[in-house]
Amino acid sequence: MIRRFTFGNPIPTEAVVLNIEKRKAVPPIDESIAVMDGMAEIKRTVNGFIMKMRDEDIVYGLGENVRGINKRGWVYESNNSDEPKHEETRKSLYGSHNFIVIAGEKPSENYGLFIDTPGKVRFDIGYSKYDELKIEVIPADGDSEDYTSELNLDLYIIEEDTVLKTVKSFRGLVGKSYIAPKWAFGYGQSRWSYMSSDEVREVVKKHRDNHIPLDSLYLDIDYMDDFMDFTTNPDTFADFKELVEDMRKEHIHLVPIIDAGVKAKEGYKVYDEGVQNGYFCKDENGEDFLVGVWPGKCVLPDMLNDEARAWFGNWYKVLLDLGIDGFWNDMNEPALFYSEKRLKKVFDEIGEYKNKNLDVNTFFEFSELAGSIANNPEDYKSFYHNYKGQKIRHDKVHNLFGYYMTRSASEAFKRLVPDKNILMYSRSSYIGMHRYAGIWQGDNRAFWSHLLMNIQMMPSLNMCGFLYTGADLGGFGDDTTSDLMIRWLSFGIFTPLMRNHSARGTRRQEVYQFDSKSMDMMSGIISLRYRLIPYLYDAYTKACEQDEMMFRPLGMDYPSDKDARRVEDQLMIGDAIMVSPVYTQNATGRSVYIPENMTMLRFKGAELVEETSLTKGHTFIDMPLGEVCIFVREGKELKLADAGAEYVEE
Ligand code: MIG
Repeated sequence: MIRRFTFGNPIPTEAVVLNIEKRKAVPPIDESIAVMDGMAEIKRTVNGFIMKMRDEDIVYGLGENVRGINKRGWVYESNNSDEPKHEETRKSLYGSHNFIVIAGEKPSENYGLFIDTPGKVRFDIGYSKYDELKIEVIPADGDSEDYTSELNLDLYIIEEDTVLKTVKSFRGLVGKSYIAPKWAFGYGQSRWSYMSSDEVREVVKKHRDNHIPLDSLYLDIDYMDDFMDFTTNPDTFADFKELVEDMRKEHIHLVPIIDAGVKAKEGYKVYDEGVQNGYFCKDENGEDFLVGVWPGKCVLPDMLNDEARAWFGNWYKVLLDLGIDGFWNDMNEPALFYSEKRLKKVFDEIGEYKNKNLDVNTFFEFSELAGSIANNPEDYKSFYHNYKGQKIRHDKVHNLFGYYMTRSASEAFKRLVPDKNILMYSRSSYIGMHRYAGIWQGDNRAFWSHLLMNIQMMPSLNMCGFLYTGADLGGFGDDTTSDLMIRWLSFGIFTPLMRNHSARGTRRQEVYQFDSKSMDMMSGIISLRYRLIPYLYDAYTKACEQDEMMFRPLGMDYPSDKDARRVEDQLMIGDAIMVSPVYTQNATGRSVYIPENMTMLRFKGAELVEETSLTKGHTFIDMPLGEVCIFVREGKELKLADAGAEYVEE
């Protein structure tokens, strides 16, 4: 059952596809909105909702966020941000996924909430008060005219017999997930940045020479001419078209990045056309709002304007025509290194400190000034969209930008190449975007804790419809190590997006860059991925088509099992298997909870070396580096492809 309460006049997000009838009256402040079956009641507050949690309740959800599968004990904010420090204390990452399920001890005691609004929402899940869940719409800083006591949002309350059914019902509300092509389940190699087509050829050759399976090679910003979208570098990638063709013969898909910021440069066609037609976001005076991102001075296409969106999407044709069939959209929170206005202001203010003797206070003021330039909240209040015929200030619809950019591409693919299934994933997102593309999990680091974060984020993203997803394997920032890479790959072989990506300046982490013993282990594990693809792709497409989760916490599959409910580091994948990845350095095994009698398959690289029956209960299992254990449910089968594939057969 889904109930919908509409408060005020919400800005439409297009997250939802079902038209659920609104409740006629919404309750006033302090009154009850709903009393849940055997559970707490939800009450309305001045700026949101409040409910009690019992000790046993688990709170699942919130998609892309830090911390565990059970979200209790922390406060999260939906505010899409370009934040490369995924520390435990982060409140927001790149996406806003305002869906949670509160699950009591009895399977029937659960309910889901979806807060549909494109602005900031705060979820205080027992952070201020242990047993209280408080949802607040956050007022924009220093802004009195909006976001006051007026609530403008749609609240959906979803109740079914079990958590899984509640999730399924929610997914029915927001529509079917995007299905990626099968080749996108092959292994992908990426790095910021491969600097020339020669380097691209070289990286591919090293994989092929060493028999490391590979299906895609990623092009980061340096394939472009001066970081201008929809161009290719005339010197370093002069043979772009030929490169794409040659790679295709090698069964390699090249996947270029597209950034949200368009270089403000006369003579650059994307810029000129956008200016002519008024397709860029404007400042309060109606001038194009200038920001700084990779290409230097840039403008932002108004992705929320239907016409501008269709126009921007058409530009992908340039690369489609060159034979490209996959893209990743970056910097679309949108990330702002600076705005022209803010930069000028900061320069002026910094000038005031010149020749002054800085004391302890002025020194910190001075040094904070430069640090305040990037992604400044004031900048997000300084430009406007033309959304459904209305002028809307950006901060009010901030969390939709990445969604609408990616939608522009996806809608264009349907017009331009209706018979092709193009790979598309984005960094920023909002629920609704899952119908158009997947996401990758952004700039993690070569930390063991970030491997655990990757594991824990999979089910919460799946709840929100993001099924094609994965993290940068090995870690994006900082220098990785061979053991971390091996363990990360050992989990990454299960995630739909399996991509090794790293930042410029860090240790090179292509598999062949490691010593031969490590390389062999990594290569063997990647080969195992290819043996798993039939099972994984089946499980994935089924989950997409049936509005289900491919990755589930044990507590969802075994809701009456107290021990299963507690597990935070094992996952059910599809209907047949469970995994229990190792995510601690130098561990040679780990404790595993077996929630029902299972068969353990042990692989050494791609080779099955052991089959053991395990009975329900807690056990310790040896898992040395280079070995992967997969647990198969009773009565189920894990279909394996033959070993030896080096790319996905199409
Ligand atoms: O400011 O394009 O998350 O994957 O390699 C950094 C360079 C911009 C951020 C992406 C990352 C990508 C990087 N980008």
